[in-house]
Amino acid sequence: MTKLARPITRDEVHTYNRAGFVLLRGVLDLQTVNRFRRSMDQAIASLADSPAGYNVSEVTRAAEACDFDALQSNSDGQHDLAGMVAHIKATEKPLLLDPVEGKGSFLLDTGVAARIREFRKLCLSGVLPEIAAAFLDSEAVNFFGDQIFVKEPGTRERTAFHQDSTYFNIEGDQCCVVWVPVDPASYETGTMLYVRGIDGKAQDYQPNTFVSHASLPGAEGAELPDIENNLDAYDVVHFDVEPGDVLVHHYKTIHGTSGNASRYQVRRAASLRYCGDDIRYRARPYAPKQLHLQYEPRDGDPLGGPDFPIVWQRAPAQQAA
Ligand SMILES: O=C(O)CCC(=O)C(=O)O
Repeated sequence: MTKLARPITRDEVHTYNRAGFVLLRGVLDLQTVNRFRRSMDQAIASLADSPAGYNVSEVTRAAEACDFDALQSNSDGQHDLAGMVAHIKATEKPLLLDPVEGKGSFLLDTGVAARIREFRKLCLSGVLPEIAAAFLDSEAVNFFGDQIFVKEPGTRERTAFHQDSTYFNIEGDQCCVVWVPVDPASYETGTMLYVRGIDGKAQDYQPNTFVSHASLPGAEGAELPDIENNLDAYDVVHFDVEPGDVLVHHYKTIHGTSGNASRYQVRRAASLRYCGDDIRYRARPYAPKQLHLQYEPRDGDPLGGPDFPIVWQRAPAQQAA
């Protein structure tokens, strides 16, 4: 069985609890990273088969050209794209595009674990659940879901600053997101950016449309300030990461990424979500549709079943007396 390349330290757990995010350097071995990379490439090669696969750059190009026919023909997935772009235009909020030369694409898929067997194995067993367990302080850990985010060289699209919690159909405190880059990532190529000084736990923020600050239609919560256009006014931190490094953030922490300005370096990352004991299901009608799920739980239900399996349990000797 694959093991962590090194143990997670108490300092790292302390940092996560204090800051809402932490960098774990060199925590995955080469074999795990290679398995992730291969299974993500498989997902991207079959993106057209995914009910939730998007070439986000094609969407933004269609939005710029006001090509509502193209958007309409791609509106049977997670989002009503034509309606969403009409909504963005009505808000007059601009698309968040970096001044990047090149024609790279931002590729996005949700629910990869439900359709790519190797990716599912990585999410459900081995070291990833163990990493989540180290930060959740829970008796058991459930897998909640995944996305993959690929930014090819020369990608203009940013991922707007946001808080994951209001995209997720859950409530509670014990949820963390494990971001696994399989390429070196820097500010230039779109590493994760975290915002210090906005306490996501104190306030729910409206989910946005990812390529714009416009919120998802019908979204609840406060409006997040325009961080992208006022970067100097915020305490935004980032880490240059290498394959083998992992970033973990609390699902209420504010974060985003830039485009990929590099000419040659692709930036592929998997985002895996895990929950602890206090999390309960709570449908958010405005949240993106989770088309891969087999069952719709009721509000207030604990997570479980085939969609949200238990992936880690505290060993009996460790259980609280
Ligand atoms: O990789 C990205 O561009 C964004 C990732 C993200 O927002 C997440 O993992 O929650």
